[in-house]
Amino acid sequence: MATNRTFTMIKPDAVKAGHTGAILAQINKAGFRIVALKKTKLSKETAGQFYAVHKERPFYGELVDFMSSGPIVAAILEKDNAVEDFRKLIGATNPAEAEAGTIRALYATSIGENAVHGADSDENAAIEGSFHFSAPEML
Ligand code: 3AN
Repeated sequence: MATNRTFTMIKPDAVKAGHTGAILAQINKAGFRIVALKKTKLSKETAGQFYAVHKERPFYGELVDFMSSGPIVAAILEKDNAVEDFRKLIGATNPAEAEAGTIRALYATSIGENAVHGADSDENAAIEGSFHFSAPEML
């Protein structure tokens, strides 16, 4: 059964462009409650650990460099069917293919610099949330 939490990061491109407030407002408007929230900067090492599942993919180095290039905003979000509904809200990985009105269609500039991350399963949402937040921070 689907759990009701997902994990997201607003990526360095969107934070740098000043879209954090608009993206959080869109997330709230779509019915998600913010369980945990933090602005932070990943080191290359931490970004590498976070994206370790993509280690063998050709864009891994580029992804780690980008995700450690500036501040990000990490959050745990709550809603019924959170993982699937959030993936719908953010749109396709490639912003050129993202449906109009989705966060990536509005704010992403390329497949690499695509404004937001959204966990792809309940299991990964829990792992990724715990990577960034301790239990007393998940309220
Ligand atoms: P999603 O984030 O939509 O689940 P994944 O899991 O395929 O997409 O990829 C993880 C991240 O890797 C993406 N958010 C994107 O930043 C980056 N990425 C994916 N494909 C490419 C690519 N072809 N070139 C550069 N970066 C990519």
